[in-house]
Amino acid sequence: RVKPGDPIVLEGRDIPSIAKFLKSDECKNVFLMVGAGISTSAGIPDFRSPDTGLYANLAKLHLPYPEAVFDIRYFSQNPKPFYTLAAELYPGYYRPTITHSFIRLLAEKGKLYTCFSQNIDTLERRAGVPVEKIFEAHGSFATQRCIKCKTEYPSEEMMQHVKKAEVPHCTSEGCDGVVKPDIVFFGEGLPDTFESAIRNLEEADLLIIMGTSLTVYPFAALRSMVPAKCPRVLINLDRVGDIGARADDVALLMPCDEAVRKLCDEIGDGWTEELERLWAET
Ligand code: CNA
Repeated sequence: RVKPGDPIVLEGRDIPSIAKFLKSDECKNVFLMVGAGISTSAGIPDFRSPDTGLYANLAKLHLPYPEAVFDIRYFSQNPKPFYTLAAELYPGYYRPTITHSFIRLLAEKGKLYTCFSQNIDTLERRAGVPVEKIFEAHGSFATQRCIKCKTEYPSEEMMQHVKKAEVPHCTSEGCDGVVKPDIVFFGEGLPDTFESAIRNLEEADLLIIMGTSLTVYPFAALRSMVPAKCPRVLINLDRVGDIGARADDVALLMPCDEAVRKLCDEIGDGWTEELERLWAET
């Protein structure tokens, strides 16, 4: 007998219940919301983890406040701190984590609808997740342009500048604007296609939220856009957002690499072997 407050779609609020639902035919459209926490085990610091996060280690950049490093107004005046940091964060130095391979596995199993990512490290692409299944809500380091005349800047030259922590400048006739990667800074709008992409959340059978503090809006609000009957699973080191407010909310408070391995072990049917194979290939 179902008591008030009991889960409805899931049998329980634990890994075996999620595994059972995930492999069932009822669970067709899986949506993901991911953040910097899925890339920390690759060696990329997140923002807000105490001690290891970027915000705790920005003293050397002499910023007025930590977020300034990603603030468009501050960047227009002083792009140097951003480029000092970019030299550390630039994609290419890092290997995807097993959590990124898990996202690919969901795609291979035909379960993944969209992976909404806040990350700019492009590790989802590098793990082989099909590009049409990834929505990089905060853009990425894949392309860049002048903040004045908006002319695109070549990737090869960008890489040379970033490696040396130098600020690249536009080479268009009569312009000397600062070049900025197409990542969304505080004070900038999200990609035009964001509004239409998030409408699909109405189709969600399962939402998995991994490695995010759920503090950056509008991204963080996506968790409320899935239907009431859609279980929401949070995989994070600490409890964030309002996960627990709905009957089928589950919080797995552990490193995401550990959680995805446990989930695949529980699903069986070769998921673990396939996960490890996909990761070994990256
Ligand atoms: P955040 O605010 O730093 O939060 C990260 C969350 O992940 C925290 O709640 C941590 O407890 C948790 N976490 C850290 N490591 C793990 C782990 N191994 N397993 C599970 N949970 C873990 O980062 P958000 O993504 O929420 O903030 C949004 C910003 C961060 C976006 O705009 C990004 O562009 C930006 N960012 C991205 C990267 C990247 O691309 N890798 C790196 C740093 C910051």
